[in-house]
Amino acid sequence: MKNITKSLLMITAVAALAIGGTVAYFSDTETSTGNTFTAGTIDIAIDGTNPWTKSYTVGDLKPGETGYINFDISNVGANPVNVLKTLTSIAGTGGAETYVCNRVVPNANYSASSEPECVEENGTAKDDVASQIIYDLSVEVYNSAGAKIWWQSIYTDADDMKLTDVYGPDGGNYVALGMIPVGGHMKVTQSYHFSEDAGNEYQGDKLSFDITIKGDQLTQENGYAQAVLENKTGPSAWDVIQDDIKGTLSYKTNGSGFEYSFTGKAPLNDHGYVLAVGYDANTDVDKQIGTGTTDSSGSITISGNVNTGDLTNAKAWLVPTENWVGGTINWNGWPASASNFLWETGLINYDQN
Ligand SMILES: [Ca+2]
Ligand SMILES: [Ca+2]
Ligand SMILES: [Ca+2]
Ligand SMILES: [Ca+2]
Repeated sequence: MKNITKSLLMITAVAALAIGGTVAYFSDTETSTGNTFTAGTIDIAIDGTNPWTKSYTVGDLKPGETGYINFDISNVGANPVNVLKTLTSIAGTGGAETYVCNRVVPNANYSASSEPECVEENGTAKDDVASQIIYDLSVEVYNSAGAKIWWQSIYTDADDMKLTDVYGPDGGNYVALGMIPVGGHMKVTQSYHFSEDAGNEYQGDKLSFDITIKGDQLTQENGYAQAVLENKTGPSAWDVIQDDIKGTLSYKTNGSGFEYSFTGKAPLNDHGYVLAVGYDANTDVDKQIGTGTTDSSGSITISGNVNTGDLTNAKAWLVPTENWVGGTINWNGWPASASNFLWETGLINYDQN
């Protein structure tokens, strides 16, 4: 009882002090009003349609022939976009089937497109026509003024990639096409070659698929944008070489310095490299942002935070040290030396505050 009374007295005393503690100081207050946060927009249109509803038909191809599905992707949003493409719902069917196979193959109780198809299939339908289509893909990027600023070949005939190699047996694998600046557009050229090796079992067969184009903001989950650097065949095809030699540049799209890390596998082992970026897609990279040396298997990691100034529609290259002399590109050994570099597969943007 005694203790409780004491506590109450103390609380009363403290409260009295707080109430009585008003003291004058000089002060000044500034207020900024009318501040806003506005979310940006990401939006693409294809062949001038938004949403994209067009369907494409490539018909009556014979082995060795090529069909084309080309379109143009516009960036109609307020931010640069990284564009990716996939095919889904890839399905092969027998096509129009009016020839009754048991006329030529006893007990083949189904119809096919032709008598030779029945004979070749010999009682078991084989309609996986996606496995017989060799796929080429290249892109050209134009800025908002309509100038062609960048292009690349992702798959050519020489790569001999089947549709199913590129997008997976059932589709769904995404292929990165590159970056489209605000107000710019990308021409996508695709050819579908019916393999010369396709036999009679594919007569009249039909392939159907859905095409999905995705436009992503540059900055992803962890606050970093990513750009893949690849070895390429060099002039003039500049075809991406589909092997394990490549690297990923992760970078912050804005900041007080260009904050990045690069990791990958370069063409030359136990070799010095310079990581460099360039302001303008029409000129060579002109800013060294880091250096490193590959190990005996070509692996290399470089990171840093450097003052580059703004980078608009810029490239990033991994350059062998002998091709970087006096702080600039030196074309020693060109064009053979092209195979020693890693090259951009999309442009990058960075705002320095
Ligand atoms: Ca859209
Ligand atoms: Ca057929
Ligand atoms: Ca067939
Ligand atoms: Ca590669």
